[in-house]
Amino acid sequence: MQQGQGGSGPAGNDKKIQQLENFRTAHNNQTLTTNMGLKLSHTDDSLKAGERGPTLMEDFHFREKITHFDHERIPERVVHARGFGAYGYFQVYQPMTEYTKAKFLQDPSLKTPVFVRFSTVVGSRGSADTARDVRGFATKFYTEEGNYDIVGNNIPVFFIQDAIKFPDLIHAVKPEPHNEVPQATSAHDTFWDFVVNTPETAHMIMWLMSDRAIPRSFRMMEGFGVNTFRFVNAKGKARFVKFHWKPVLGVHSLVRDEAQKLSGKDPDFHRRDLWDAIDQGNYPEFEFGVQMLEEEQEFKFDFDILDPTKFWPEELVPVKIIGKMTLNRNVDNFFAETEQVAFCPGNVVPGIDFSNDPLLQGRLFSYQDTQLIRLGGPNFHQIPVNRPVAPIHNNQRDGYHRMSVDQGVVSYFPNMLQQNTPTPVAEGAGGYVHYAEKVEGRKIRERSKSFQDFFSQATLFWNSMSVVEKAHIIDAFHFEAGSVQDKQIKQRVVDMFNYVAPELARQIALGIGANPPSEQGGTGVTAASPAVSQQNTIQSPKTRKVAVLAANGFCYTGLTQVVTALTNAGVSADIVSSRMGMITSSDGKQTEAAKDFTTADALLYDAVYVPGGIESIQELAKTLDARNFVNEAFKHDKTIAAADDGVDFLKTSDAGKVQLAQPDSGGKLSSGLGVATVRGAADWAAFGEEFLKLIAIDRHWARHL
Ligand code: HDD
Repeated sequence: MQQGQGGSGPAGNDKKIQQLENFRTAHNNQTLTTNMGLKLSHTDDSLKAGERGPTLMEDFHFREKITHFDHERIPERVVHARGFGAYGYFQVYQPMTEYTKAKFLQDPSLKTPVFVRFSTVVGSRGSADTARDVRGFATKFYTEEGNYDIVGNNIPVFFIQDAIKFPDLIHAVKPEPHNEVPQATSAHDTFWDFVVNTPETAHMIMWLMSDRAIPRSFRMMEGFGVNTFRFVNAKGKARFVKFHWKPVLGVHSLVRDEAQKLSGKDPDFHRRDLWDAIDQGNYPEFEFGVQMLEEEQEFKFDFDILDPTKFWPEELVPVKIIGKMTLNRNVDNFFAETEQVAFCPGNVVPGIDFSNDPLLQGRLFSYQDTQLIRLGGPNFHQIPVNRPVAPIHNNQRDGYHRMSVDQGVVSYFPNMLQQNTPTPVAEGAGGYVHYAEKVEGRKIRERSKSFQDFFSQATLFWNSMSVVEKAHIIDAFHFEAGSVQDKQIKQRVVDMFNYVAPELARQIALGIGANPPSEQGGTGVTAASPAVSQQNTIQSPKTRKVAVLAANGFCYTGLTQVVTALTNAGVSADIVSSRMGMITSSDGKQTEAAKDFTTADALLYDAVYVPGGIESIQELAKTLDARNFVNEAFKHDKTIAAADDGVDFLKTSDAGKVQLAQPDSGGKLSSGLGVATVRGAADWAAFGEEFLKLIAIDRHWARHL
């Protein structure tokens, strides 16, 4: 498919998109000029004193071009440096008047424009998308009352309880300072040294070692506001609230080996996926949910609701689904929009307020502060992507790169010269008033005792995992802690996670050459929270990708009937062959192989299909890459399908371990362990349906249990 130019998607009546239109500049069919608007006659040679002479100082075109180039990098984000963004809109399902006065949560017919940036945390800007890491999920709502940001992650808890520990955490996880190795991974000594010396990380580490940390797609992961906020209604009544994004396509992940290999095969795997989905009109959708607690319920739980290393289990505090966000427009320019977007959890609107969560309190400072260096001064709110659609009037002036031409003599308050304008307004007229929480206490540098239980929810998470998810967590620990050089740290990992779950600790020890735990361990927690297991997620084949392996002599009916069934169900199919270009079927019809075995790889697809055709199969059988393709898909528990002679090809691969259709199966299909096969199909539609069902299941773990 031809890659889109960006800026695709309906403009609609979106105020943000209209506002951006004022800044968009198209350069096609235009004359080349300097930044001063001077038309240029030549840009391939600098101005020299004689044909072979030195370049002249007066060459303003050379100086401008090189100077701009020399200065065109800005510091990358200190965390979440690698990310990818898109525009869209948000609509509430029903008025939330009872709970919050936030205007964008009142009217179901109102579409509030949004910009979302997904990110990894640890890697630098050029690192790979599929690293094991937390994913950032930051949403900017351009509301009529000003910008509101939910700066969340795809994991509902955090590593630390107090923001003052954030620099320590990040220094430990980033590449080690002496040699800047390793890139974009927590699998190294300094990170695990920090972990074993900071037991409050235990719960988050469980999530980080789980499949949540290697999502299949940004479109298939949850988002969480993590910190506890407040909803405040027009009567001034407040409730504690946690925010959730639930992907309509369900929560799906890669497997470790696949994620690591993808880092090489396609470092842009997630950004390409998001871009293509929007470009093709498969707009990603996320439902918005809130968990709410009455103020009287603050001390009702066996964890502190202000502790960011704890989540509120959905079984105790249900998630009320209140709206939906749709992402429908790619950016025009990555740097201008995705790189320069500036989020801050402190950007709120009336009806939304903060809690005393000590991590949140620190975050409220850090984000504005970091933009000052990253975006070079205090006027970053005037960069197009950051501009609110609400009007801005205040007495702030000057600073680097001020864009607005602020008129008048008044830049202070109170004033007579401008009749005390711009004027602060009362709460009733939309003025923001902080929730008047009563606070008293002595100054103290201490952690609340109610924050001291580090392990119970880590056990709860472990208990909630399916057999497969547990196996993946153990595998992740083997890789991560196994990559640590220091034996003492390795042992401490085993000992720390013995507090969470003795069985887990024993399994970790087995894999990393450490001693099994010597103490009894465990927390005694036996409860589970089914909502956190991905086993219970939505299954859908929509937007999945299938590789169709075929060569000259393929069976036209077997290929086209199945590809049609797939595309009708919103699944895309690429024909992969030994060479790109047209291939001819056994009955002389042509179709195009869009990919070959150098440009395609099983890692890039959710499923594989091998149609019949004796010559085609003979050709594939000679191709080691074709067999490896199926083996790799089989290894990663992906769906595999084959028809007629294609079934014989499967027999030469690892998929041959599964019971396949027999030569005389007379049109019946057989399907087991995620491998669907048919011979002499009487009903291609039924075969297509079976294939789609298996694609929706996604991974067929039973193969490797
Ligand atoms: Fe943060 C960026 C999410 C704790 C300091 N953070 C950043 C981004 C996300 C989060 C999604 C990327 C925004 C973008 O796409 O531009 N951060 C979180 C979550 C946290 C969290 C969910 C825990 C609940 N962060 C956290 C703490 C601090 C920071 C405790 C500092 C005390 N975060 C920053 C930052 C960043 C940032 C340094 C880097 C770039 C930026 O802000 O704009 O200020």
